[in-house]
Amino acid sequence: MRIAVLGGDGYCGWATALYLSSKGHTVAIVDNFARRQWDHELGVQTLTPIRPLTERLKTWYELTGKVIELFVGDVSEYDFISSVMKSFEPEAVVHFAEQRSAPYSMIDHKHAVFTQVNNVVGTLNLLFAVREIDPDCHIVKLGTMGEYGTPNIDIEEGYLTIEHNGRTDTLPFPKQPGSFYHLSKVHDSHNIMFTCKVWGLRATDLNQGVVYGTVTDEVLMDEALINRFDYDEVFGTVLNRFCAQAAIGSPLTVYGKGGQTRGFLDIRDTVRCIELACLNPAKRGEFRVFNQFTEQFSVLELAQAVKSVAKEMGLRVEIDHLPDPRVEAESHYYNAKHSKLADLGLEPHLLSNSLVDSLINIALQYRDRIDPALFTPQVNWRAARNERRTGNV
Ligand code: NAD
Ligand code: USQ
Repeated sequence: MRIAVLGGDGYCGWATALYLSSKGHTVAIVDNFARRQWDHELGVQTLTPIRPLTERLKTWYELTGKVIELFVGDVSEYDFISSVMKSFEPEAVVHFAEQRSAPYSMIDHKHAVFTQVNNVVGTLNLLFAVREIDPDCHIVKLGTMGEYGTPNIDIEEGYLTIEHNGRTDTLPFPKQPGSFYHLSKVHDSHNIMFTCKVWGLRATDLNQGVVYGTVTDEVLMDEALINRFDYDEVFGTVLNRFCAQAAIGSPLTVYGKGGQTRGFLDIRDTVRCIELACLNPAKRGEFRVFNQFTEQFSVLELAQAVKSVAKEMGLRVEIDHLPDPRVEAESHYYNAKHSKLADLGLEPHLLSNSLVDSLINIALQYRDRIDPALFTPQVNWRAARNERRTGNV
């Protein structure tokens, strides 16, 4: 297939672009390097020394003979994304190109507005470009499990059948997102659903859980292909952060009681889910929703797992309970369905001690690049002022 990967220089996008290319698909990456800029703005860097995208692509070509085309530009500029659609003529567009950090979106007014404009306008542009240039093209959109929040009932895959006053209907599952970032994904979902209905577009919204890991078969082929491993308080996701903390003997930063339960998946499953969605497109007019995660854990369970693996490795690690900087339930019911990708053939890589061990080992390998100051949360959901507020976007 011809597949455009928007956000292909990022964490999920880079692994996905290489995986799809290795599987024989014709791949193009679209990115404006915004994420590298946000790292500069915040004074953070990935634990792993990622190379410039042109060097990554050159190395991929030298190793495999496969060309990944590159379009550098901003998806929130309509002329750019419509020219990409015209020139590359994708059969599927995988859309990762958004500002994806909840803390970043909660820094202040400027960062909240930027997040929502970047994400919502980018997705709207894609919808209009697909409608204008090739309405048959399948949109594979990265959403988030965080769109649903943590309701006190089972979470379904996108839709809920409700009986109300004697009548029954199947409606979008209620959304209770927990940050301006997560809200941007809800707004995207509504816009995509609407355009599937009125223009007959085809789309799959992948409500992905929290991703962990950094290694896929393809990035292992050469150091120049190495993927991101974010551990800072703004972009680092929880398990990756805990492994970096364990590597340097820093206490694991559990927010509050650590009863926050989320869906998780290995980045090796992210890339497979994307290919499965592309190979099995939604029908014209269909807005399909898959919950893309493989297991659920509480934050405290993850901290205990990391602590115990670290102990076997001879590392002494403590668990700290910090005041939760976010507004979220610290203990709650959580049972989210996730069978649709398995029905399409996903065989998950479940979290194992050996995976945690390998992540801690990667962190040990690059331990000199770890700045422990970046473990401390600085963005507080409740406070009008915070340490990050001086940054400019
Ligand atoms: P990332 O920040 O590593 O990558 C995003 C990429 O998109 C970056 O390379 C960035 O430069 C690019 N980008 C952003 N805005 C752009 C724009 N306007 N034009 C062009 N390029 C733009 O993020 P990630 O972790 O790879 O996440 C990718 C997607 O998956 C996001 O949409 C995110 O919401 C979703 N997701 C991620 C996770 C996770 O745990 N990482 C979990 C669930 C969902
Ligand atoms: N947490 C800690 N300690 C930490 C970091 C996080 O206790 O050091 C807690 C948070 O309070 C939260 C949970 O761990 O309850 C997950 O936080 P996270 O930062 O790992 O993930 P989150 O902010 O939810 O966002 C990430 C991605 C985002 C994606 C989302 C999927 O950055 O792009 O949408 O995971 S989901 O959580 O399903 O919404």
